[in-house]
Amino acid sequence: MASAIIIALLAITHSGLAQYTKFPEGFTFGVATAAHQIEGAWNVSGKSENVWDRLSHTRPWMIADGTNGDVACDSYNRYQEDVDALAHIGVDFYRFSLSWSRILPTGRVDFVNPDGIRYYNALLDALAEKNIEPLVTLFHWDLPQTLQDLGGWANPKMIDYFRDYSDLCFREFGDRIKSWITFNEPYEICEDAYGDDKKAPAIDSHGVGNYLCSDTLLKAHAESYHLYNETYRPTQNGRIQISINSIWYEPADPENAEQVALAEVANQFKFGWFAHPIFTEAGGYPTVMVENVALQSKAEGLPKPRLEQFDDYWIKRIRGTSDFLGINHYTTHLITGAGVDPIAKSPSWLKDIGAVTSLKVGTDSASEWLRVVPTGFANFLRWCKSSYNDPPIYITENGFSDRGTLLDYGRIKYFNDYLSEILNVIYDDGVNILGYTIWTLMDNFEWRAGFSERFGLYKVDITDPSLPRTPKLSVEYWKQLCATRELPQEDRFKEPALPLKKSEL
Ligand code: GBH
Repeated sequence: MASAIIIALLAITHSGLAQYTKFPEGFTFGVATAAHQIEGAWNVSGKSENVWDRLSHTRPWMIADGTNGDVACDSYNRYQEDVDALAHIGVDFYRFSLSWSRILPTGRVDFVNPDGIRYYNALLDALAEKNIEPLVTLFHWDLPQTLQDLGGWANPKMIDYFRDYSDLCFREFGDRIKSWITFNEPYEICEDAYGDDKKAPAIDSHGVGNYLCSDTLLKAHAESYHLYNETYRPTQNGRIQISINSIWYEPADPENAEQVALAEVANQFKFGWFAHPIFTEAGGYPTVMVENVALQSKAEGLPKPRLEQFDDYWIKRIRGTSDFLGINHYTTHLITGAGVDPIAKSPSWLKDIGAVTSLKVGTDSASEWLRVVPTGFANFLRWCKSSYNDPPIYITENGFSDRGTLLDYGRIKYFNDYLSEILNVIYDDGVNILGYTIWTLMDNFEWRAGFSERFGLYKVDITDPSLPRTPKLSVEYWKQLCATRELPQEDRFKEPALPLKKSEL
């Protein structure tokens, strides 16, 4: 009797009582990858060195397992297998990125590498063959080393280089690409790579380089948008957007007014840093951010703030330059109080926020930073609707890491619970979400984590030279979801409860 009740309770808590299961008409699904994480072929067919090649070759100890992207999943040679896998799952679109140093080995348009163009044409043809729409990212972190040698995103000249590179891509591929993303996760580019050493080129100019980068990057984004809008949109009829990552901050104690206020400040610093200039009526960096950095800079004895507001010309030029709000979202962290976060360098973006953060929320994954908090996702999406005037939204990344098990129940539960929150906010709050993108097709080079954290639907055995791809259980889950446009309810997708002990039978 007692055991029957326990089983019934388990069944209820396990199913999570999904309120809505069906996606609205027209909602689309896709899978994402990024060039450096999957292509390999790092120095063949004319490709030049990028900042991740440089970091992983010269400072291999900075990659958790000492691996690199030299071969990765070898998608440069095995793209047809990737496309077949996408077709097997049944997704509507494939989000991938272009490798700048493969297309333009000098970083500039003085030499266009024919093999680079040929590779992406072949991939686009293979996708068209299977009726899979391309969603293409121009920049997913793999800057040509030649441009980094000139200062990379801290150099304002990058505005021209990025515009020229996008111009070439629109011209060469724009007849077949109807959806573009300029930058993947500007926060990660500026803060992790220039304000810290978490990403290549690991400049770690905390509190300074990160803000130089955002200045350049937002202007480069705007110039690329205007170029597309004026020169290519009239004939190519596509859309162009930016994808911003959010770690969503919530107060540890929702009743604590100070924490509530600080969480808002932290969200302005994190997501607002790049979303506010583009998606608000006022434009420019969030006021609280400009004010906080000005105060800190003054205390540091600086004659000018480390972050300066854009002038009127650039405020207007940047405002409104995205057809959709692209959101990459994985996780939520907590704000526990005011002050300097113990892990903050000085000066730094984190110190400028003036709040203490904590990871003690939700359940864990294989990535320390990735906590599973579906309700945080819902709160974040509602916040986007109210903060940015109800924008049309595409979720351009969402996913979960483990160590590579084929029975990836944890991943399936993550997808199911996060998707369920998407349905809640669509139907209950009217958040305008039009599509969803899985991160990622297959286990791949997870940046500084190497292959030690795995996000893929397919397992890739990197110890076998033929790099076999094996579907995990999550492939079955997604195959069914894409076919029915409903959250699968079957028990086979749920982790079996622990076997009952003899005494409980
Ligand atoms: C995305 O970034 C990327 O777009 C994608 O390329 C990547 O593979 C995927 O997520 C999974 O990570 O451990 O302290 O150094 C998501 C944003 C960037 C947030 C890395 C956490 C690591 C912080 N993430 N960051 S730390």
